[in-house]
Amino acid sequence: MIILPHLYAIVDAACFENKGTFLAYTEELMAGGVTLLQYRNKSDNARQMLGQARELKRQAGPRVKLIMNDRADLCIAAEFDGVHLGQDDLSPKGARRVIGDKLWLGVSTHNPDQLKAADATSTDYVAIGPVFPTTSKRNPDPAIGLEGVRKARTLTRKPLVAIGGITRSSCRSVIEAGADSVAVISDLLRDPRKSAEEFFRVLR
Ligand code: TZP
Ligand code: MG
Repeated sequence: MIILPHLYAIVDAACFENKGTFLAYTEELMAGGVTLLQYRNKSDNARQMLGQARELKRQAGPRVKLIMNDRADLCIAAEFDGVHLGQDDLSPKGARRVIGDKLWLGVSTHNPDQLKAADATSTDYVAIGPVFPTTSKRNPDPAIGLEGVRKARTLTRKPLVAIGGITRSSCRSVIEAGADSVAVISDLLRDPRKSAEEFFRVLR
């Protein structure tokens, strides 16, 4: 069983104007103690994604786990540590054919049925959300609230990641509801080093 840090930082390429601002941001996150980082890019093509992902890989020290969103092929090409699948991406079985048994595999779920289905696969962790309303995702499913996190906790023994609208103010309640880790985009964007440090302080 893998062990997740309390904070799972997601870096969405759409939030950055260029390579420089992107890499400055990820550097600050790592300086703030981030050890699990997902690269998310819904707008660039595969070649651009791989280029950016390889820069990130070059930057990250050996203590940082890098997770590729959506794309098992790019996870391998960029020598990342795992891939995170949505409901419309490859199935966990299909992704395992690409990444093998050793790399980390995570799956996003949005309701109890999806969670139960993911629990029955070889995925290393399951994500649930959005917990709270979010502006970082297009067409998000309905927010499940802390009640949804509590329910999810009863349905799987796999490490549980909660995502969606989680902030430094709300993260503690999310962990107390049963999540092992909180995945965050927005509430890290301003002053990433300090924000990450604050997440870890609150969740210690
Ligand atoms: N999946 C469910 S909510 C979400 C994703 C990718 C976005 C999370 O971003 P934020 O800004 O922390 O709400
Ligand atoms: Mg996806």
